Amino acid sequence: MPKTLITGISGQDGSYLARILVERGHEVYGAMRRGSTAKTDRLQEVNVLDKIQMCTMEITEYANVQTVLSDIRPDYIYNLAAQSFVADSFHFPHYTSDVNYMGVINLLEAVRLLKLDCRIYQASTSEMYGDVLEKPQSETTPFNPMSPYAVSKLAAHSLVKNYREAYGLFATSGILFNHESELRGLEFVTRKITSWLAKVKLFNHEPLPLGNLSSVRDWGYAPEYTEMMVKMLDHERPDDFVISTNTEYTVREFLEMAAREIGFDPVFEGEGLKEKCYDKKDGKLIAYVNPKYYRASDVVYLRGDNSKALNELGWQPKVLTPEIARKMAAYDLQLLNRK
Ligand code: NAP
Ligand code: F7E
Repeated sequence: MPKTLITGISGQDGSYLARILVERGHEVYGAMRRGSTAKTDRLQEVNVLDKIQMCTMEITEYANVQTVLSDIRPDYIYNLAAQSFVADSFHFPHYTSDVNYMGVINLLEAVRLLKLDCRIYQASTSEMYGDVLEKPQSETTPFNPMSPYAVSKLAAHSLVKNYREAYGLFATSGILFNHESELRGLEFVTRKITSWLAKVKLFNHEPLPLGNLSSVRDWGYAPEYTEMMVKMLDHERPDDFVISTNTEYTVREFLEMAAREIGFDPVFEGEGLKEKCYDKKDGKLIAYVNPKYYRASDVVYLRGDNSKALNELGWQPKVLTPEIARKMAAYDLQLLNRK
């Protein structure tokens, strides 16, 4: 039975990945940092909490990382732990770098020094393309990061490549474009939209404040993307792969799709800071632009060229953005109704 360690197990991707690996018969170890409250809701939601072994790991502490790895001696490591919220990285650049970059040094060094014979997956990101130098972006597009988050992830990405080449580690980076789901954190724009609009609909909650509505993303479905992580580590050689849908939608379009699913008939009025979204049926304001949610610098266009994954891994995204918006909106409505 292969032993697999997942860091960041309590996050969106950690839970879906754990479910896939448990189904495949892996002995799954979930690394989580301690907190004052339980962080196992998502693991419960995908029904794997009692099927995995939890261990405490603070990725910024080398000694702790080494101890965990030497106790488990995993065959596979999926490194999903990160300070993953781009907006926060402008406020916490040191911390973001400690977790997202120094944490990866800790993992790679521990694997090297313990001489572990294991395959490593690193969660790289489309944010590394930043102010994009090519459309769509592929594995050969130069990186041009625009946030402390992207800089830290690019440093980690480069280090993984370095350890692959210098020490022959089987270390693969998945350059994943945005992927969303019913388990997405509430601070990311898709889930913020679906969870908030459900409250506006059911509880007459105050309207939803948003930042840049014209920002374009290539949103895929997290359960599918975590399947691709497994495919990447099962591939014959370590490499970098873009995982994306090669489609594009604006935040405004996502808002419109989600609002329709929730039962609104959205119409937009005004531009820039004055832009507002109303329900045509009764003229009620449902969303508006608030500069508080603008970033110091924002990545305004991402669309991934997934041909390498298509050719080498047999990747074919099935769930595309409109269906994701419908699924997330329906889930949040149902969740609130249950409450
Ligand atoms: P997420 O929901 O924010 O989960 C992040 C995980 O990292 C959580 O389990 C968190 O634990 C853990 N973590 C944070 N700081 C830590 C620390 N100091 N030590 C140990 N664990 C720590 O993120 P996600 O959406 O699942 O994404 C998974 C990975 O893919 C991340 O590395 C992210 O940067 C990357 N990525 C995500 C996307 C996307 O669209 N979702 C796209 C590209 C790349 P707590 O529960 O304790 O906070
Ligand atoms: O923002 C705009 C915002 O926070 C998407 C992480 O998983 O994917 C994620 O990073 C866009 C940006 O995701 C609001 O300015 C407008 O242009 O949902 P987000 P992200 O920054 O793309 C990448 C691939 C990762 O690797 C990250 O870990 O939406 N936007 N208004 C807003 N964004 C938020 N959060 N909130 C707003 O009110």
